[in-house]
Amino acid sequence: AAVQQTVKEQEEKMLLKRKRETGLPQLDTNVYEITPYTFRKIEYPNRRMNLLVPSINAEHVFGGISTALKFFDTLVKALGYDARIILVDAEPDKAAIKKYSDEYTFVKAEDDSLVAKQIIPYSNRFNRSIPVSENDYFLFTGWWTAYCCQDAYVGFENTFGIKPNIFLYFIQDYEPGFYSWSTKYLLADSTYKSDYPTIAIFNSMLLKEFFDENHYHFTHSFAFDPVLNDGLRKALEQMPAQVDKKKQILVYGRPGTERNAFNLVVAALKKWVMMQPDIEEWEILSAGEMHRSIPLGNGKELVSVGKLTIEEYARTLQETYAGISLMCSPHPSYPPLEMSVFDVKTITNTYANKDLKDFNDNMVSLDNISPMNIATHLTEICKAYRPQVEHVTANPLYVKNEHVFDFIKDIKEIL
Ligand code: TRH
Repeated sequence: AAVQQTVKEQEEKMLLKRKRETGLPQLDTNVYEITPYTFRKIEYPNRRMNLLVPSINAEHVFGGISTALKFFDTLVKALGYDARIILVDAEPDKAAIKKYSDEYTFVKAEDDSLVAKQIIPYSNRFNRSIPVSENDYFLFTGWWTAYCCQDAYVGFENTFGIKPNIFLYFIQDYEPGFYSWSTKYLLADSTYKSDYPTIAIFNSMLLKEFFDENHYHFTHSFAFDPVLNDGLRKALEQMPAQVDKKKQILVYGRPGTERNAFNLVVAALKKWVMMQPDIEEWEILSAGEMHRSIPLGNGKELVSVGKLTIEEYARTLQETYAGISLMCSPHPSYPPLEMSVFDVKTITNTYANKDLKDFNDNMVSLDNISPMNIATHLTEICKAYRPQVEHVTANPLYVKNEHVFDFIKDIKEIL
């Protein structure tokens, strides 16, 4: 009778719980970025450097992934290690496979391949593992690639007793800042606090300084400053001493990337079109990501040209008189630097320790980034319009720096 009474009570409780929950939506508590990686043990004869990146498809290879790939290439050549690239977010498309096939063999996660240069697509990883040996080293860049690798090693160490070789973390931004205060903010932050020994490599001295000021600590740290990409450098070297400029504004327009503060740029332009005396003579372009034209008022619109090829981008920079490129982060980002060396009067923002005002004379770095302040500065800049401007003297180490990754020799000593 006592048992029957307990069963009855439990059933009643269940019924009550179901009744209360009826009508509530299903909760999705998954964080898709951290879908786990699984490592399986293999014997691999050589030391091998692994790069974890979201994708190698052209549409995803902007500043960040492109710099990581360049660094990886320089690193494996200097170390003389085998190389493996693991693609964690997007399957390689036909163009990417064609581009990389001369140098790399595309390998399935299931294969225990011993080929010296491999690429493994691993975005579809449900019930799939990748082979890892004691000779594998990992270089990661986005926080979620760091998180998954650190997490996978905990399981790998427990099952097979294999600790990771010192990690290389290629930090290209303060990534908790990509989110509001939230789960992802904390997950990103956790990757800077792993107990596993880690070499941090910062994209820009400013970013390293920001991490230092915020008391993050790594086993070893290195930093390098951005260098103009090869395509733009070739175009820059052809620039005349006097550069022809159209009455044209270029904005770095990426509505899908919050840190580039697209809506703020639009709000500033809406004010500016009302303030600029000869507004009918100006064109306003948005480059970076394709979007619909945006009416700004006063008969003007912001016209998107999408992501231009490097040649088109160089041409557009050269003919543009003024630009706006914002970056809500301690990293400078590439476009404001690029605009300024192509003689575009460039409005950008400060952030924490970042202030680009001394980069060159074309840079206008605003501490107060209100739309009205941007519009006021843009009006002043545009009132001083001349059809020809003198080509600025750029920092030579920004234009070309063959020694940018020279600290690799110190990394070699550590490894
Ligand atoms: O990869 P990105 O999104 O930038 C990243 C992040 O901003 C990250 O936070 C930062 O730390 C890391 O870079 C270093 O892209 P970014 O910096 O905005 O650079 C864009 C590049 O794209 C730039 O070098 C030039 C190129 N570009 C084109 O090829 N065509 C275009 O039309 C434009 C506007 C840019």
